[in-house]
Amino acid sequence: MRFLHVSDTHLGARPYGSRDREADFYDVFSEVIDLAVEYGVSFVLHGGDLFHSSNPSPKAYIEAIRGLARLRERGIDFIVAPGNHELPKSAGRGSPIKVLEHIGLLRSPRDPSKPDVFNVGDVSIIVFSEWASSYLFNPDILQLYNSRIKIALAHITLCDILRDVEGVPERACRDRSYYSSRIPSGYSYVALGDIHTPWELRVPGRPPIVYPGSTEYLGVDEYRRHSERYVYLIDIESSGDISFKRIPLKKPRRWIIVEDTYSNVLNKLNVSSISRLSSTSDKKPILYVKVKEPITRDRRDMLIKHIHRLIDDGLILDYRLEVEVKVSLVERKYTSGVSVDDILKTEVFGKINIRDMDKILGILASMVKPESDLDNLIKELIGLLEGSEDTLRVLEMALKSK
Ligand SMILES: [Mn+2]
Repeated sequence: MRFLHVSDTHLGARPYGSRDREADFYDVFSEVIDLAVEYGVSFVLHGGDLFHSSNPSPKAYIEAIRGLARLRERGIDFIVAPGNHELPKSAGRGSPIKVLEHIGLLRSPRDPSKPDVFNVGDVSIIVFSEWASSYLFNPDILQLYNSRIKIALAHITLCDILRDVEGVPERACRDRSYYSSRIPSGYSYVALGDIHTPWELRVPGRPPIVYPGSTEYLGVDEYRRHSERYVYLIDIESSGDISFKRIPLKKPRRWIIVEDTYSNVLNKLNVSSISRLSSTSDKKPILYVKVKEPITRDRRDMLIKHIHRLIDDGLILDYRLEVEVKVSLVERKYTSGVSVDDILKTEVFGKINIRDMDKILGILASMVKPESDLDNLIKELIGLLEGSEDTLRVLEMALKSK
């Protein structure tokens, strides 16, 4: 038996309001459906964030229905672990996943706050939506099902993988107890969604844990972390052994990244080198430019004019421009008489009362000084915060209320 594992298709996303970019997500979704048909899979597992929003546009529905109907015609099941993007934002509103389930195009947990199971032949697929993701670590769930092959499908961020993939400190993880090593070993394959960077974890004697990643890049950072996108094709042998491989997607739109000083950026953006980079893919790439020094308004205008010529010549679809600016909050002290301390105290944290507030404010204020030793200051701040769960909770509440 063979199945496809895909995730984070974000149908309906429209980065920077671009219609072309919205169409990119539909285009890749259609490629995923083509692959499911081409490889003759029995079912498709979707790790969540099928839609970008819990209230998608009619267009996003149409594109989802168009693809899923092609699978249904061929008797290919589509099973989803709903993600944070598509789960209802207020109680009782329903979700787009339920709409599609209602018309028989997919299957998802009956109650998204609990795990649910779907059987295909002798394979049990145990599904955990984002709301039920903590159950993934519960070994008792596995005892409920006696089928030979058990596969987990969940929308969840595992902290250790987030750390390894995106360099995000574990303490910034939504739930610090979500670790890959805590997943019970009774599964044959753990199909995940939520982290957009493709990642597979293979530890001997433990089930493979796989994030196929997003199918299209929501922004330049996703491209920078990994400049390929995939679906996974999994084969279950009659012996129960599992093998899998990733299949690169052809449709995601590529980026050209240029980060340099002003004059080097201008050099690199010459027509011949951009057209060479552009010709390597069917779709016109998006240009990301970062000028790593402050520049005058005239230079900025000149750069934009030059980039627009590349668009007019049909070499790129669009661009994002960032210019490094050196702003020192500390300077404001001398110009306006307001210190960083004052801003933090009054505008950020207001009157909340927490332990070590003065120390925390002191560290935050030193961080914005141009000559600050950021690494050490961050370590110091983390040390302070880690010492007090209460402080963290109060800070979190204060920031949320802003
Ligand atoms: Mn997502």
